Amino acid sequence: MRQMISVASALATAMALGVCTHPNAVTAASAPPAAPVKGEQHAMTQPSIIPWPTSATVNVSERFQITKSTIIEVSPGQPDLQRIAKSIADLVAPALEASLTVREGTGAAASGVIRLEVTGGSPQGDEGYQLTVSPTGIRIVSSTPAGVFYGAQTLRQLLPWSIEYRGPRPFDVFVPSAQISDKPRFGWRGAFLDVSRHFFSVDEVKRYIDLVAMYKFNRLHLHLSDDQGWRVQIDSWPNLTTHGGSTEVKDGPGGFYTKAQYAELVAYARDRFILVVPEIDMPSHSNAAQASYPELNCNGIAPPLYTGIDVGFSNFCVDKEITFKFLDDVLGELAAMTPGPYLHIGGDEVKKMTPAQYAAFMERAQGIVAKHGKTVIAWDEIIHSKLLPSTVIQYWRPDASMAPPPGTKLILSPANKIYLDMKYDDNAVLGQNWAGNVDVGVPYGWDPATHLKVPESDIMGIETAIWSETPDNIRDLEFMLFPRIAEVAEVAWTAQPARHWDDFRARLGGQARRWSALGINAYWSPKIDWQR
Ligand code: NGO
Repeated sequence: MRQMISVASALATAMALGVCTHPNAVTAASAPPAAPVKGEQHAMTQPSIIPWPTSATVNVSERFQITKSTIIEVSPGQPDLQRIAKSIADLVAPALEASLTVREGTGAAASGVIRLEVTGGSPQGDEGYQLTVSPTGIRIVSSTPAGVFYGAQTLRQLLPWSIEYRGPRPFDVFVPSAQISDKPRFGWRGAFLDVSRHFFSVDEVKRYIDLVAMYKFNRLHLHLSDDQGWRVQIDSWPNLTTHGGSTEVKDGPGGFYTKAQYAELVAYARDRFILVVPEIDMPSHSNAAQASYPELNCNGIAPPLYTGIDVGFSNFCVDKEITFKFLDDVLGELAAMTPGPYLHIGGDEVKKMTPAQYAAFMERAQGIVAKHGKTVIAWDEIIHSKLLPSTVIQYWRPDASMAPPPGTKLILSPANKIYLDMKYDDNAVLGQNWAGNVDVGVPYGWDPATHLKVPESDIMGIETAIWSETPDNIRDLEFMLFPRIAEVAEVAWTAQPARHWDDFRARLGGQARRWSALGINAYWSPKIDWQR
């Protein structure tokens, strides 16, 4: 109750001042029009920034106008900043019917400048930033280019929603005055995509990357192998893709990424400050590989390809040396193609091995990853084997209560909270519900610190997941993602005491036109007052 009163009084004060502070105040100004109109002035009238920053004051009665002559100035010698500058220029280009000039500079210019700056020793830490909008210009400062990128994502949400239309619809672009200082709660803000059960093309994965990058996610975990399909080229075992990549759930054609395509995805993600974490699931979830090579089976016989959605029936043969030669080859090639420090080796849902066989397998697999210079991540079942000190455990089971050894680094993905392949409600057509429905509001209501009895410093962060037994194209993925991805973004980024459902709910409603302009196939949950 005290919380509600303080929210209400902060709101009343802010409205009286025409100033929006957190909790996010909605000004009395009228809503933006339904579509941008030539010559019309567009300014954001309701700040609906997600995830909410550490501290933010937005004053919609004062504003900066971005015009054709606005210059984007970046710190010298920073190619990443040039790229961020270009993305801002591209965003406003249709509205301005002009491409803004990007140039290097030292910040001496007086006004009419959007300045992107990397300086040493920012108090916000590595991914933090400061964003200032005044009537004379815009400035984003961070100690890293990643921080500037996150500042640019916040700036994007201060721009009018109509900026997201790509067509030639000229209008004047205004940004409200703002003072924002921000940094994330967690360094691991993961988005997981299963490309095995259904395959998603390079363009679909790029769209997925674009959508999560807007909300400051910084990890893309790709589930590249499972019973239903092997999805990445491995030169030393070519049948994995030619045979093992030819199926998916039901009767779809499957597919796989060539090494060049994988590199393209890694670079695309990197340009948006997202690290790719590849997963080869083992010792179970391995039917596609076993179907491709008889020698990986204990009986020497390749099983047929599989297009159902059962789990736990397959596993590599722990008693054969060829299994570990296979892993060494596969993980070696994958390590060489992956610039990031992590390889995920699955380890989940093994039903046909003894505990001793499982432990022996996972121990050797960890050693192989380490030999190739990478850090292991595995699903929480790995806790039943001996861990390397560096191994990271990803908790996914709602009931996985077994505590990790003290100091073990953790990623939290509880299925009943942040698996976005779970149905919204009983009426949903897409999704599964083995972990219960995950309706709008469920991810937001979760505090990662309460999940296990471990210090928060052991939690690297959280990772939301979309498994693809039911979604089979990007429209389906968008439907599962939006609006819940915005909830997860705020759980991952915003400090717990600054999170309030009613406040978030209002800001979420304020994202609707932006999503529509971006062509996102969102689920317009009746729980939210969408401003459409
Ligand atoms: C589980 C299982 C996956 C399923 C998914 C569906 C993990 C780590 N293993 O999560 O094979 O696809 O649930 O929600």
